[in-house]
Amino acid sequence: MARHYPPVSIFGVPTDVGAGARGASMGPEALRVARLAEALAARGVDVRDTGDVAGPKNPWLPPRDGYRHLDEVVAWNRAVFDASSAILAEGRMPLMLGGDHCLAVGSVAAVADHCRRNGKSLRVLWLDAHTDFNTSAITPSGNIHGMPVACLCGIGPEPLVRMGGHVPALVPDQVRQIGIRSVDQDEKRLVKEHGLDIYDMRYIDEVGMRQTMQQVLMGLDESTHLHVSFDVDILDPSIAPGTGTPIPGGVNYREAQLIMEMIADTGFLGSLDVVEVNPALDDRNSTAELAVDLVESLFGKSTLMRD
Ligand code: 4U7
Ligand code: MN
Ligand code: MN
Ligand code: MN
Repeated sequence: MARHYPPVSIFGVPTDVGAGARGASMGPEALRVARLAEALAARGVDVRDTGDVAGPKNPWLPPRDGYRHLDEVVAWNRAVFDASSAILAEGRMPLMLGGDHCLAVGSVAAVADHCRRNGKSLRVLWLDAHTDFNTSAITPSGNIHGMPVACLCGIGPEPLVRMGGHVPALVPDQVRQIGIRSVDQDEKRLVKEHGLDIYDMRYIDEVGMRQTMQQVLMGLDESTHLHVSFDVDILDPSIAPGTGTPIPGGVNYREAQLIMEMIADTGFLGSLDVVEVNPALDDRNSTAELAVDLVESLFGKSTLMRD
């Protein structure tokens, strides 16, 4: 019998205000062109595309006080927070199409708030080449897509840290980071200090993806809400070139499928971000198509019937 998934509402967030390269603003359309909603519908998922949320244009200015475009990032995240909260309140699963990864402040803050109100325990799976734990004092770029995990853990500018009302939105204990292979010098110190649970590429090489994911998914129960924040730069650039901050040595196709299949098997997926798809850098939309393929696996598609 096929697993039952909650109804899904997709929303797009066409901006790259948090990134250092232009083009992630076209991510939502690229994922639609790759037929994301249709693929989920074909799996029997009740899926709706609610269109895009709106926000300010990208002023493309240099950083100020360690932040680039802080006001614009806050405005977009408010729109994300409101859209995610409304979808969760309807009993549906928010699927955010980014946009750059700064937008996870709003999506995860909404989920954290929802879990708090409904007695659910939240676990966030951060699939990424980067830990995204910079602050204005240590960032090498000023780009806020390198800061969302720190903001969610209470470290960052007031309006982002307070996005969901409760501060911090998350404690590091609720986060698992997978695929990490690029952490800035001072960022390393900070993630250690805060005790983030990091499954980096070295760990994955040594123990294998199966055992890595068993560790990542340990201790879940019926009250768990799993939020997956899928930065496509977790994937090796040879299979996912369409992203602004590619780092060699990433997760390969089979490893990525296994991540998604093992998350699907838990039955606890509650919300999802697909971010950092940059069509301006892509090879004929192949990165968006791969992302759709992987999201299908996250919704239970596997080679053989296992459920
Ligand atoms: B992404 C970086 F310096 N760490 O802060 C920074 F290497 O959301 C990259 O994971 C951040 O893609 C990447 O600018 C942010 C850099
Ligand atoms: Mn990221
Ligand atoms: Mn990244
Ligand atoms: Mn990136």
